[in-house]
Amino acid sequence: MDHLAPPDPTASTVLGTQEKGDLEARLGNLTEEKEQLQETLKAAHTERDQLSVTLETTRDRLEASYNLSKEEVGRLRTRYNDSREDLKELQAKFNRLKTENDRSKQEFRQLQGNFSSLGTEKDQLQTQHRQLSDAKTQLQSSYSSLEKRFTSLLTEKDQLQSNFAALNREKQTLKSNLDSLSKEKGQLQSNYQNLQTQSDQSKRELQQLQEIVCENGWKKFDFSCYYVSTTTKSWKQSREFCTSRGGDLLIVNSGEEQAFVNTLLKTDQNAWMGLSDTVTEGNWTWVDGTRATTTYWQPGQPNSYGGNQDCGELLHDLSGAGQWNDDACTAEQTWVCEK
Ligand SMILES: [Ca+2]
Ligand SMILES: [Ca+2]
Ligand SMILES: [Ca+2]
Repeated sequence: MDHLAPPDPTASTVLGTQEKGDLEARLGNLTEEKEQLQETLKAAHTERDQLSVTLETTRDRLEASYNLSKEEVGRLRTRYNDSREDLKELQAKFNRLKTENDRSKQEFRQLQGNFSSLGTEKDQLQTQHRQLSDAKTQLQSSYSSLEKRFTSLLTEKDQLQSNFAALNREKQTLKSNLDSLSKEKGQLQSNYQNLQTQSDQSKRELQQLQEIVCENGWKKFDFSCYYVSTTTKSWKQSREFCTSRGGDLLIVNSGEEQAFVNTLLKTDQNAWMGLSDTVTEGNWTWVDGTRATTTYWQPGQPNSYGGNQDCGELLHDLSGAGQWNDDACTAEQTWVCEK
């Protein structure tokens, strides 16, 4: 603003009109300059306001940033502390690992020692392995011969099994035979006992027989005494005679008895015996009530001749054992008693 200082009064007369023009020009310039400055000032104000706003915004941002940083510092501090803890822990781990490492080294040395002794052991084992190999070869040879022996034994076993089965079958047959024989033996024993009983019975009977003594005029055979009449009677009367003597009309029990009685009769003699079919025609029954099963009928007899022949008689036979005939019960003729 130095150039706006008031002009020197001595110089104004010198300058004149030109100077006035210059001054006016300068004033114009200055006015213009002033206006420009005013504009500039206005712009500066605007700029200042803008800057103020910007400054405020920036300050706020910085404050916010500061706060954030502060929080971050806090977090970092925490992390730092954590890291320190971690470090301590790591140190401890390192120490442990070191101890372990030392121990491992010691173990390694021990293992080295073991390894060398294992080498020795390995040599021994190799020696043993060679010996075992030799033994194995021998065993293989033995195994081969044993296998052959086993095969032959298997064959032998099959043969033995087959023999055993055959023997078993034979045994079963023998057992079955033995059972049959046992049964037979039992049967024989039973038969023997029966025979023994019969023998005893026979002995007793023989004794009785020897003791039997027949009365005068009676003939002895087996266990009986026989009487042949000299007179004649009807069948009924003949029977009454016999029962009154303690016997009955003859019953023929066997061929021997029939033959014996035949010898008691004379030639062509016929005599009553204790046989009749009075109750039922054709149903010949002995006086003891039994049916006549073995008979000695003459051929053509019994014929119930004339429808009235119900009593049996003996017919003497010279050459044989005698025969039978049916006759009328009322006919009178000799008879044979038995007691
Ligand atoms: Ca008799
Ligand atoms: Ca008759
Ligand atoms: Ca007749």
